[in-house]
Amino acid sequence: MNPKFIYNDLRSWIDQARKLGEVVDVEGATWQEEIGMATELLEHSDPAPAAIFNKIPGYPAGYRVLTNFFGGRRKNMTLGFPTELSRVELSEEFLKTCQGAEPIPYEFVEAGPILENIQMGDDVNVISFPSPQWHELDGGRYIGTGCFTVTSDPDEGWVNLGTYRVMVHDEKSVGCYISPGKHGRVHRDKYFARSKVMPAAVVAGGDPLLFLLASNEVPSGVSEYEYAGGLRGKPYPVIRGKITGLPIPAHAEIVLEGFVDPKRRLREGPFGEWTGYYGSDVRDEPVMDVRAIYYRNRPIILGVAPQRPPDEHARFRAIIRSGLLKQELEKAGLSGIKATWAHEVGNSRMLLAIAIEQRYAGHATQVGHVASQCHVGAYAGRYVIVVDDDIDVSNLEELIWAMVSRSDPATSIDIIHHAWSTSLDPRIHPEDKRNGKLTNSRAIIDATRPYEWRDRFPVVNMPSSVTRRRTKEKFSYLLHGFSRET
Ligand SMILES: Cc1cc2nc3c(=O)[nH]c(=O)nc-3n(C[C@H](O)[C@H](O)[C@H](O)COP(=O)(O)O)c2cc1C
Ligand SMILES: [Mn+2]
Repeated sequence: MNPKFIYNDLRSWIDQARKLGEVVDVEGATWQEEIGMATELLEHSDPAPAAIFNKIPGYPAGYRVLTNFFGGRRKNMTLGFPTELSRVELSEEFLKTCQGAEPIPYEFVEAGPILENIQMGDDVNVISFPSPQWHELDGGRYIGTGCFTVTSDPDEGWVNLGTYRVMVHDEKSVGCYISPGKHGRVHRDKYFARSKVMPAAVVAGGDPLLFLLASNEVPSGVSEYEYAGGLRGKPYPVIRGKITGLPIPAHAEIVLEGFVDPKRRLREGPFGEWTGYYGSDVRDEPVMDVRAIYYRNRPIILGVAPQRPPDEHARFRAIIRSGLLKQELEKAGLSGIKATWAHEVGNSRMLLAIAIEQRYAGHATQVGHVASQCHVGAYAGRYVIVVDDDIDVSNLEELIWAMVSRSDPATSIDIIHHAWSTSLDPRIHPEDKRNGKLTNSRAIIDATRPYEWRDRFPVVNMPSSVTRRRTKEKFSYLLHGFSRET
């Protein structure tokens, strides 16, 4: 199936989502509390609409915040597919699209709607945009959630887009929290090691496709602009930032441009994070001095505030990361990988499931260990479960049934120590976090039928597919009016 992207920026995306009947307009909600309240409600429901908050008290009419973009049938539209595909089909089709796309270099253009308004020098005022306080205990307002930061590698020159949260400190300063190992952090560490400021541009609202790529693991050295260009089949149009020269999307909504200073840090956090906790608490983190702000008329902040999973965040990550995980396992040379699912309940990181057709003794162990340590699976992981391919790994109940019935706790679980984690991890002791000990452990659970006696493993007491079909024909009327909506 060939993808068809029928939008090229946030505004054309909104037009398409409206055609699907999946956008509601909300007027008068406050940035202090009410936008966050409504967003939490919506993001916890897959069929719920996207919301556009307008007439936010204290701000000009037209200054808007859009939340819950990735839900309902618009998930498929966003990834370029017909609205009927299930989440698993969508994940598979999106993976094929990524595999078939050749990166295309971005293209500098002279003009674009992002240049409609510019604040420079004394005029720069981050507070002129209605950044919400998303969760009750957040340490401040976050302009950057559905955002990404553009940086470039000082040695190699390639341009990265990464979603890293951005807290508002004052009119001209925002916080720049980036976990170790992330591409933007690698760039920043290189500048800081030379006592140099890092040029950066924060895109606080824009093309949902670019956001999705910026918040997932595109390989190091490949620009997310080039990936997006490859998916759409044309170069991504960017303007040259007036302060840093960095490429900025010509159709973005709001962009902050400036420098991250190695000498300047301010208290950042706490923030309601994707694990479902305020895990990283408050720390001194680098600050970006904002030298210019570009924005469209009637600008829109894209808000993607993490909630306790499963939530909107988990929805898009599971669809994208499950496919990427399958790809990485196959690239590692493993065979018999039938299906993967990076579960929503662990926000696509903390619970990975892989179904295999067992081909040799040790196969399941190999798959589980690679899944836990490949690039897509390694960061902030916890549990990996490997099952046989009669199990639908995307179905949490079926997966856990396989685990409880086919694994033996004493012999089926391998533990890996000292693995890549983050200060967001709620299970790392606060003292360890303070001392920079940011690793955790992994459990690899082999829930396949033991290879050596798999033929003698008790048979599952479900009807055969033939019997199931006959049952459906004859007795499905018994469930009419009683079955759960799926
Ligand atoms: C809403 C949202 C907020 C995020 N915030 C952060 C963050 O503050 N710091 C961080 O290191 N990663 C954060 N991430 C995860 C990164 O976006 C993700 O790991 C991505 O792959 C980073 O891009 P990179 O691979 O180019 O470094 C966030 C993701 C989302 C969706
Ligand atoms: Mn990247």
